[in-house]
Amino acid sequence: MATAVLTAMALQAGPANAARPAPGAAVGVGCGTNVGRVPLDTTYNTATGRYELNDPQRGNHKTYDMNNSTTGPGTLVTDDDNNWCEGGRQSDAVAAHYIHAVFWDYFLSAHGRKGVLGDGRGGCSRVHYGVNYLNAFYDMTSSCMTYGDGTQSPLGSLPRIDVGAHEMAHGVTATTADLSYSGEPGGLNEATSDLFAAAVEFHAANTADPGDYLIGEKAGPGDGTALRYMDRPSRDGASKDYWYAGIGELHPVYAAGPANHFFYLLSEGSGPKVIDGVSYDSPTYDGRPVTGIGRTTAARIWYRALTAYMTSTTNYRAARSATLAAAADLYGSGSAEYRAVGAAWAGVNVT
Ligand SMILES: [Ca+2]
Ligand SMILES: [Ca+2]
Repeated sequence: MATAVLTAMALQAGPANAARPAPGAAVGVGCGTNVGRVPLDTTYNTATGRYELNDPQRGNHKTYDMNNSTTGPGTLVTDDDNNWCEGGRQSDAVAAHYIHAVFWDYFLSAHGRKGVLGDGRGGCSRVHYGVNYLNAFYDMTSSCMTYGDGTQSPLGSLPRIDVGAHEMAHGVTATTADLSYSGEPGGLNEATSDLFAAAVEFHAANTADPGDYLIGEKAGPGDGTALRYMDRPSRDGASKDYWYAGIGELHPVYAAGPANHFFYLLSEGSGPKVIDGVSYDSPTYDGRPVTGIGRTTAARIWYRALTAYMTSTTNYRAARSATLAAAADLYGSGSAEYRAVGAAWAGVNVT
């Protein structure tokens, strides 16, 4: 259908104009770091005769090359023919542009949210930030997702879907519950980023980086280890599987453990299983089995809780109340979903 229309337009335009691309929205293809061959929404600039990583379908999100500086606007990444498989520096820009797109698409389809900040603006992504900078972050001031070039363990080469989605989800939290970044609220802040990172990764259905309940998997020396494991967070050697008084004294990344574990239990249930080729074995605090209600439903409940009930001071006990209230709103207080939320929290010792 689309091909037929394009052919007809080309015939009408005649040979003189046939080689000149239409201004504005275009669809290219790119080869991105860690994500393989992906479609790209771009913009053709008639003034320069080049395609730009400017996504007209998602709030004009733009991707810049920081040229290894940590200051300045960087350079809008462009290409001559809308085939972004040059390799080298272009690969990270392609991946960053694509990761923003899959993040946007997940939040719009799953939660009706338009963009990181929820206002329909695309903001930007920045790659090649600093010199061998081994991290990634979302900057609220510039509304820019930013990736360094660090290539050694533990993050592996950046960007990747779950890392980018984790950081951009911090922007979602900052504009909704605004959970503070310390104590138990800090753990819930980190868990919110981890669980939406997993949800985005599954939703992207990228064959080069399939969805899983691991964060930063296959990073480092290539031995299959991940930064974090949602089925049993203690697998990373530092995160906690269950809530206890004083867990808020840990760094938020590790205090997130029980909430990540809650999300896994609520989605998939307890016990050993293999999901899309990845093996999990999720225990519960009291040894009682938990039956999952699916990741889509679990994420809907968490998003409702995050946007309607959680605040900067929400702790684990209040997160339980918030998610129960969200489940009651969405499915009813007598629903199986509501009961599953209570069972999953009991599984991580929040009662
Ligand atoms: Ca090209
Ligand atoms: Ca992952």
